[in-house]
Amino acid sequence: MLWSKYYIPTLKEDPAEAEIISHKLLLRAGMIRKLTSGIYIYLPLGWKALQKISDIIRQEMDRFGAIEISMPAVQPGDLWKESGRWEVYGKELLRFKDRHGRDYCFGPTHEEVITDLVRGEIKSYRQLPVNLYQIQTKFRDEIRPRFGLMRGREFIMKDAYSFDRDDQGANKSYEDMYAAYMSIFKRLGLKFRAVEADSGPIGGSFSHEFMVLADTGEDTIAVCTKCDFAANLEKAEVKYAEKEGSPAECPALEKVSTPGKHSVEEVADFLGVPKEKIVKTLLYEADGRPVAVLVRGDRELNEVKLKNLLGALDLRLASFDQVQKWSNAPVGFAGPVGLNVEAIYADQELMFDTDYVVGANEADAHYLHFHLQRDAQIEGFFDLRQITESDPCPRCGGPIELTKGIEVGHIFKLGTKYSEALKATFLDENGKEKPMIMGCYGIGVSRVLAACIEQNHDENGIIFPPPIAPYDALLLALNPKDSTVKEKANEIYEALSAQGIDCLFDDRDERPGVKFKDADLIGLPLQIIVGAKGVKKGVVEIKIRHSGERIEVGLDEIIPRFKEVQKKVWAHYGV
Ligand code: 9G3
Repeated sequence: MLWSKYYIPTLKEDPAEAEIISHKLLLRAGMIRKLTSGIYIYLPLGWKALQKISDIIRQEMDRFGAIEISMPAVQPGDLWKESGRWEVYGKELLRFKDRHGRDYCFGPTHEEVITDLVRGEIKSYRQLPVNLYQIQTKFRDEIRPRFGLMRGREFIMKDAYSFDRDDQGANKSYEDMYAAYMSIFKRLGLKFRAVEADSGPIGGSFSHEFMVLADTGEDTIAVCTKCDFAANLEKAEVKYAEKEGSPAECPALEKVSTPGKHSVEEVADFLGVPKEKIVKTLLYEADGRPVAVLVRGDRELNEVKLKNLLGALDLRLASFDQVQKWSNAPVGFAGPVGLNVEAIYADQELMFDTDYVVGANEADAHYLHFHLQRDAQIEGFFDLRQITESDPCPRCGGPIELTKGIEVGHIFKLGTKYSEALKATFLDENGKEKPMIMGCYGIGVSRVLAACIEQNHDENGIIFPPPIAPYDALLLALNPKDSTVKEKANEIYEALSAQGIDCLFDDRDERPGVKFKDADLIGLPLQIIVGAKGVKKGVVEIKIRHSGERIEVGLDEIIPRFKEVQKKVWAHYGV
């Protein structure tokens, strides 16, 4: 492709509205342009990269027996009313009416649509299992879309849905998709981890997320350095070696004055006790019910674990007024003794000790010598806190590391949540009607492009892993006015193209400096630089973008040397 005949509107400066590097570089490399908040146009280079990502996804999904279809983006509201989700989702679900006044939504996902299709087509166990997928535009009306393709309102998703006759079959489908995803992200040349994840309101019992590792990732994952355990922090379980016996006795509760000491640090300081001898009493409203959670002073509550324990759809921290009402004290003095909430839950770690400091449910006062089993009525001990790097791996006891990731895939065991709601049933061998067992599997295709750049860039621009790069190589003719350079560069372009190498040819009448900057900015894995001096010496230069390494090759050996260097670069990405 000739740059002079193409459309790559590169920018010299970071656009003001871009906050993260992938957003800055996608705009500057002329790969996307914003139409409106959270909605982007994919320009030629961006679109080509998305096609490369999609092609690899298709190949692996097909290899694992999934079948590609395409479903409408516009969905009838009636299906969402039937599944019960029309009321569940708020403003994030873009709703509208047609000319007849009927309700529709712009599809944020397609469980209802695919289940409606299958319930009309599949009646017998002989037709199962089936796995259907699409690569398609979704819309989720995020309240504050930011970060370019990382969190757009309109985005491209590959979403697949499997239907099985029983749990065994559903597990097989899930394992196949897990394997397909491992292969997809490996083939994309990305550093990633599959992590155990929380299933959230989608329901279903089990899920894994696929995380591209990047310091700017929003998700924190716990990774074992010894075994293959990895979990989203939201899900990562904390495990204790069984400790014998019940905690020692301790003196009776004793109220002490702690004027204006609200935080754990202030109380620990004032009373001269370590933070782990303080118990925090956190107040929440769970689906409207007042509840309290006790965690050790030096720990963080994991709200997702609490939400799942309570089965709450809506969980929010109590407001100042609620704290005052439920504890008769301002924030910072709430405690488990004489607290008027519906239930108190304790993190399991508190089981192993006693003689804690807790709020006295009175302004400027705390209790010493709190003995959990003696002085409070709790619902029980549960795994409710965030895992930390000093906790052992819950699988093998090895050391845990916390690292950042960008979620680019999520696979779920759905069970019969949708097949029961929409009566998608089949007849088994004995003519018995049963609901199909479902799974669903998503990849954020446009988000993969952003995550790839978050993981692969430097101060000069993007560094594309070859499988995602819009082109295999960039050919630069430094002074196209020089007829020998122009002639030589054209010859090389023809020779590379004849070898099936997808090459972008920068034939613009621009100064070399502009070409070098644009070359590093758009980040194709290899550059072939043709300059007057080199041609006179009978050489051109091959530059490897990820390492910056430059290799001088004779004009008569360009193709074999290029292929050799290209192989080295692919090997660097393990593809
Ligand atoms: C909605 C809106 C936003 C949503 C959903 C529904 C997320 C919703 C979860 C999923 C689960 C899987 C199939 C592919 C993989 C992910 N955000 N989810 O269901 F109405 Cl507004 O989409 N779906």
